[in-house]
Amino acid sequence: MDRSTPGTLRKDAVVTIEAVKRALLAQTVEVPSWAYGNSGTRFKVFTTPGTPRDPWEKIADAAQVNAFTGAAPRVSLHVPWDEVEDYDALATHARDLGVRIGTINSNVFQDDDYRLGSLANPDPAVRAKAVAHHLDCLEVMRAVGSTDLKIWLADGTNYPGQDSIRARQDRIADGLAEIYAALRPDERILLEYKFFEPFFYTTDVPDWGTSLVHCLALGDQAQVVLDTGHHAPGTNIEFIVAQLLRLGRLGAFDFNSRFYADDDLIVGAADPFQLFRIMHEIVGAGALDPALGVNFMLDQCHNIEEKIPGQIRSITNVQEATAKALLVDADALDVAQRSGDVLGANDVLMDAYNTDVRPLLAQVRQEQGLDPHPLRAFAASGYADRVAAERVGGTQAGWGA
Ligand code: PSV
Ligand code: MN
Ligand code: MN
Repeated sequence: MDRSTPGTLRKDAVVTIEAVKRALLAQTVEVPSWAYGNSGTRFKVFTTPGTPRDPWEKIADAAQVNAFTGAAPRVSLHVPWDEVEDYDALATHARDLGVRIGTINSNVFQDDDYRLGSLANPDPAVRAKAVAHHLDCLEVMRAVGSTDLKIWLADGTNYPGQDSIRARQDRIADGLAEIYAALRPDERILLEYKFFEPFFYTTDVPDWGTSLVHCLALGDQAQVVLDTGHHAPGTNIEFIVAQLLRLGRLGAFDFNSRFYADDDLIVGAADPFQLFRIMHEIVGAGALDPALGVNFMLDQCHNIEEKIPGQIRSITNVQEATAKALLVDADALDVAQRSGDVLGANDVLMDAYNTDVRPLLAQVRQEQGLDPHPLRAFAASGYADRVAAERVGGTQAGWGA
């Protein structure tokens, strides 16, 4: 890009705009089914008219996000929240609406049996139940035509001495190995980590290092999921991204924003600069290319905001961060880094970050035949009023059902 006039896009820039546009056109983000249900905090869950009542309606809402952004062609399911009798029919329903079912998320945290954990539970019968659930999830995955099983273990302890830290690691390793052994060659386990909650003393998969250790022991078909909300304040997340990319073990993101803990807010809302720094590592490693296997997913639970617009905003935030990362003048950065030009190198990055990429993204959308302003277009579509009128009776889905 032209460094003499920061924040502008020039046709003769070193980074060609056509290449940037091509990369943006190809980028996709997976949306979570659970974003469309009612959510909230332990203090209050606010409901809204038109909230989906089942996985079919959740997928219909997800399809709206894709219709207006052109960038969200996959929906993750959470099992058993999204349990249906006929998964084949659910997959067809998704396809009819222009999307497909993506990652299958297991759930071993909402059953009374899991009070002391799932794969790490001291009781072998509970561990066997947790393994069996994952094997069931593999069947769901195959029925809907997906290849990724995402595992987040809520396992941990609340008090020193409550259980053996080492024994719990061994049990998790054994359980994961059983699940891994059931994978077909084109399938993956994606192992997510989270530093605390629901337990507060130890968490059994608290960090990327622990997730990576388990993945390395399992084999090439096991990779780490990085949820941007699952770190202590001040953690350098782009460092983790760079390290996992080096090792070929970054399987996916769960994108969201945190101010305090696992806030599950719109990605890029709290710290758009962090999102840019993450995407800079992705672009630098060539990991926008789907061949590298990084799945860009959202993991959000909208609390008071409207859900479909909330998802759209996340997608456009990811696109803006990606566009800025693509605009980084890699050659100029390389020269500055090699010559030890500390501030020059930082300048190159900041020039890209400070560029207003919204006109470029509007252009990309127009060239796709989309409205340049997805949020406005969705609001004007009347979809929200229509489903509010149609979805009468029944029980609205909530986070967890
Ligand atoms: C746990 O906090 C988590 O990030 C996992 O990805 C779960 O599947 C998801 O949230 C549920 O909202
Ligand atoms: Mn997550
Ligand atoms: Mn989370």
